[in-house]
Amino acid sequence: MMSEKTCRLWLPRLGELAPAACDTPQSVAEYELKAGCAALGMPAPALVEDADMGEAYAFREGGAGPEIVGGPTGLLYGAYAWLEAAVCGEALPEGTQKPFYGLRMLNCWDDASGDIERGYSGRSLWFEGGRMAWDDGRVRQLARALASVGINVLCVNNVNVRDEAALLIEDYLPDLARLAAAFRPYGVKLMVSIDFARPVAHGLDTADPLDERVQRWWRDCADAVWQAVPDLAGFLVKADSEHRPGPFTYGRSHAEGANMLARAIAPHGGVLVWRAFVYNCQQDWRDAKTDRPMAAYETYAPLDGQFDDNVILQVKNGPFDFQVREPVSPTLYAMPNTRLAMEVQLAQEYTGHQIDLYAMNPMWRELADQLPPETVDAVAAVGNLGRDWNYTGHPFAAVNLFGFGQYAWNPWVDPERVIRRWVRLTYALPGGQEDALTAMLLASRETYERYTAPLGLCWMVRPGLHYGPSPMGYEFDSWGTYNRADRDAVGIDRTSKGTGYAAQYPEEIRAGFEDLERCPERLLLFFHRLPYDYKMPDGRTLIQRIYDDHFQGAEEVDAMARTLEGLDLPQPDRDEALRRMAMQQANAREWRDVINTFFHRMSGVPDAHGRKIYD
Ligand code: GCV
Repeated sequence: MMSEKTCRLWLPRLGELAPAACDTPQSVAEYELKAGCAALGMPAPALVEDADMGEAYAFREGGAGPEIVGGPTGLLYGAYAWLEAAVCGEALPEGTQKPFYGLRMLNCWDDASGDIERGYSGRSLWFEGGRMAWDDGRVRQLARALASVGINVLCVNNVNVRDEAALLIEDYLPDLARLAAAFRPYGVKLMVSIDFARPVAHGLDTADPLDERVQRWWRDCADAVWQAVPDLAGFLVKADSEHRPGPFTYGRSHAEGANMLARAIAPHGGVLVWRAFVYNCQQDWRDAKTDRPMAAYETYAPLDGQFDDNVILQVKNGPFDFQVREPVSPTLYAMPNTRLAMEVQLAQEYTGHQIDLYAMNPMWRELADQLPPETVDAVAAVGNLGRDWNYTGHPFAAVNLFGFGQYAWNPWVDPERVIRRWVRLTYALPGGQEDALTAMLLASRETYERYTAPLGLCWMVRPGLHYGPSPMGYEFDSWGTYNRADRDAVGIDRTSKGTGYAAQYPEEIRAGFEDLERCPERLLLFFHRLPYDYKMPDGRTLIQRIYDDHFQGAEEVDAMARTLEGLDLPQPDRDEALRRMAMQQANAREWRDVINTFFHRMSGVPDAHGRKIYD
């Protein structure tokens, strides 16, 4: 199962992987420091444990030289931070370092069959044919990568728990316990997704959360699960969403459903992560009153304050579904008395399938600027991992796994700094080349945005696949995903004169979105329906702006390809990156031509610069 190609993630320059005999965070920390410092030709600092510090650590000068002081996992994080600073040539930070978020979770959408829903890096690392099996070395290599950026919870299976034969969690308990043991020395706890209707599969005639037999069933289930994996982080639940079962079937609220499960796992210290991805996926496209982005707020905001303390409501960063550009979800502003997690997606479902470059830290930094990071208690990312030799399909997609950890540790971290760190840790490129790769990744999101759906319009992707353009693909479908382009105008009015979506935001934010002058340009068509001759602030018409962006985006990808060609990347990364870049160039051209042709046909307006638009 182990690939012959060298996977570098960002770690090999820190030294070799610790042997399996290192089975505590402290022993891994000691090994890593010794090996890493030897590789770098520098003396290793001493490790001083202070159990009260938990995940925190600090660097200090001791009597006999430099020391890292920290809690058990803090020492491990401190060791990685020390090595990272040494490789990157950065000064060691002063004072106590601790993560901003206590829960920094990765959600893997792995099915028991071994498929990964929205996975673009090969098959599951731990499921195959309905059973759990894995390559120990690869799993430890991954655990190390997660620890080195402070990710501390890994949910191992898909939130769509649809594999009837396979996801009886009790069948998996011995395997789950072994997998937990592989991750434990790296400070990573496992979590599992569960099926709300599971009791029915076990012979009960209901999964009603208020039924005592159901409550007892879940308590017994939790007892068995935690006996096998005493430090399991908790359960993750997708309920009443995209055909998953949930409390609505029994006329119960999501607070009643979540609290029932939370009470079953509370004695074991587990958290119940409840996803807030609820909307009507069987909408009639003729119904212009129902506006999908409003659904989560409508369901959850009235429940604020009703969830138990060990429930975390996990809300996607935007109100739709990981589109290229969305406003922050209004639900995140609306629940001050509920523990919230913000969910982002590393798997590039709508952002290029790990073929096209799309580095995400700039987006997360924007999120931190829009929503005070303390509004949420935790962050979760849908993983981009798989069994490919490099774990992430595109070798550069690892920047998002690395970057997520750094963002979860410090949501204000500078995106440029994160990307440069990843480049420097992963590849020893000469100065100019390091700058070029850093700049290319830093700009990759905006480039992708230019050649795909314009100005906050969503869902112009090929249905189902979600790669490549299809401006009308979701237009007459049931998913609530419309742009309503016609010959005169495009977009949906989500102001108080339209669907009223904007009113879900706090007043100041609402007013900004509703005001055409103040609405962020990149979200213009998310909030407003505008005619093609609408004058943009720089004097161009809306239609001209759409054309210009698409020509520019495709040209930027060609420039990226030239830059990439000139980089002395090691093999096999170089060939893989070039191969994928050729695919990105083709994709960008396709988007440019389809989108420009679509709007040209709709509007009849020619390009002011006479460039090629197909009829
Ligand atoms: C796991 C989108 C994706 C689904 C995913 C769902 C979710 O709809 O296309 O594949 O299912 O989001 O986040 O639950």
